[in-house]
Amino acid sequence: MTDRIDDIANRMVVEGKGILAADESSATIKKRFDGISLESTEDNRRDYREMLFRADGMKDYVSGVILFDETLRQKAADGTPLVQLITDAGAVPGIKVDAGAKPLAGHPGETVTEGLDGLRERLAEYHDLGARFAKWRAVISIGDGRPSWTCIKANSHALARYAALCQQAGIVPIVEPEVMMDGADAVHDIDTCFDISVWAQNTLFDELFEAGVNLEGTILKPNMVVPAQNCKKAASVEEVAEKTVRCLKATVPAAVPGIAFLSGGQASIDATAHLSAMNAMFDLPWKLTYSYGRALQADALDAWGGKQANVAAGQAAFNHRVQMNAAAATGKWSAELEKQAA
Ligand code: 5MM
Repeated sequence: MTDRIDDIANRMVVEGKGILAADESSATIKKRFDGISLESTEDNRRDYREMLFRADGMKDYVSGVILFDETLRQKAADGTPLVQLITDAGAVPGIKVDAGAKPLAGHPGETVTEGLDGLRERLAEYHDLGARFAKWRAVISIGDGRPSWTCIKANSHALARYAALCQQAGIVPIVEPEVMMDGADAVHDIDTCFDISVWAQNTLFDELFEAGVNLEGTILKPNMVVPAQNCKKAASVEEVAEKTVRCLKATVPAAVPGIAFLSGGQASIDATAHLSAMNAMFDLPWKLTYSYGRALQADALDAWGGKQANVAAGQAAFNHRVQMNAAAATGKWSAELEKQAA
């Protein structure tokens, strides 16, 4: 029997859990492994992901895992499919289906995410391989004259076409319009991030409506409203929480079951604190949780360092971070809890 997409979506944002974004493409995982001086081979990538998926924190705090194509097809060292490790932990396997952000013609410095050609057929195969949700990330950068309307419009339209195809295949689309906080010339303040995020998300929901996408079977993965990494004016945890929620209220219909944030380059602990503040300060129509990549993995990657002898240390670091974020997903994280649980 095929699962209903709204049921899958609700499982992805179930109370007290969140999503692990482990869908680094080949270039990105190489960059991460370079940071620990580890060669990015197929076996090393498999060992790293296997370490995460076998961690105890998976069962208690992870509702879904976003995978890269290679990982969806890989087997653990003992021959168990990695997808099975995820389902055995009670989490939903998902797949990144975009083909990456490519230069937007006529708009220097901007990108449009590609991957619609052949997507219908790829989704059917991914469903056969066990994926029940998918992810597509649009990249919106702020800088001199950016973003353009062309960039916002083209990316939102592609996200909507992707989402409609997913739902036709029985797969829940995660739609990710990421307003970047980093980049060489990104110095914008939090209010600029707010304005651009409202613009991008309003345009996205217009396009989703026009494409006939069922919002009850859709998860939004947005950036938080934060200043650029190189902005001189910092924002408090409360300001980030208040402006992010104001942006969501202005743009996201209540029919959407949940919002799972990206971390975007925030320090891991900031991503946790911001999520917790939002859940503690506001009563909202959607579940607010995490779909973090770096903010869930950075400590685990460092503790593991590519060595078999460090698997337990890597898993302990992952367990701690995901436990803290699960507390944040119900507004119950605090600096004291962080210390006590460490
Ligand atoms: C895990 O990184 C994802 C894949 O990125 P590339 O296609 O560039 O390799 C990325 O889309 C990720 O899922 C989101 O950006 C959230 O990750 P962060 O690290 O921002 O929480």
